[in-house]
Amino acid sequence: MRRRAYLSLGSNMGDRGAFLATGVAMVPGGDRSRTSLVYETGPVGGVPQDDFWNLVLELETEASPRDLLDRARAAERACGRTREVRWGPRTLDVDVLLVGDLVSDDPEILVPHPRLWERAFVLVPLRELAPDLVSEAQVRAARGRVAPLGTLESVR
Ligand code: PH2
Ligand code: MG
Ligand code: MG
Repeated sequence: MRRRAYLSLGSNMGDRGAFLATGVAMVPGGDRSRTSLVYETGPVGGVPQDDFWNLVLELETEASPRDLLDRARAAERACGRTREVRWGPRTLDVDVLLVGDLVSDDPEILVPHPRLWERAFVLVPLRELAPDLVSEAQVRAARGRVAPLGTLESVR
């Protein structure tokens, strides 16, 4: 069954635009996709670290949450990501947010993502792509500084 899935991509080490572009190239596989603008965002949680660039990717996909997790990990590996401190700096982080209306309690891949509604760096680009899924009030209630930079092509 084809569903609309949303993934969050973030980078705060090295060439952030190049790492996001690698994720946007790899994660869709052959699926139709759309990307939000790139946003510069203050780090939420974890150790003190540099600002992130974040975007949200929308897919029209038959993939399961597990399949999407595999693609996410492959893209992170391609960017040289190592498993470091939790919520520490990273070249590329790809998190599955939503897969249609599926609810998964597989501990490796919970959907909807359990921290989705707390994070402005997720909600702002998600609202840009899917204004029917996120209200303005939900954005205001979320944490973190978020400023639009431009399209992925324009910021690279
Ligand atoms: N990712 C985190 C923790 N904090 N903050 C921002 N601004 N952007 C992120 O992608 C991010 C974060 C855990 O993966
Ligand atoms: Mg993450
Ligand atoms: Mg992650």
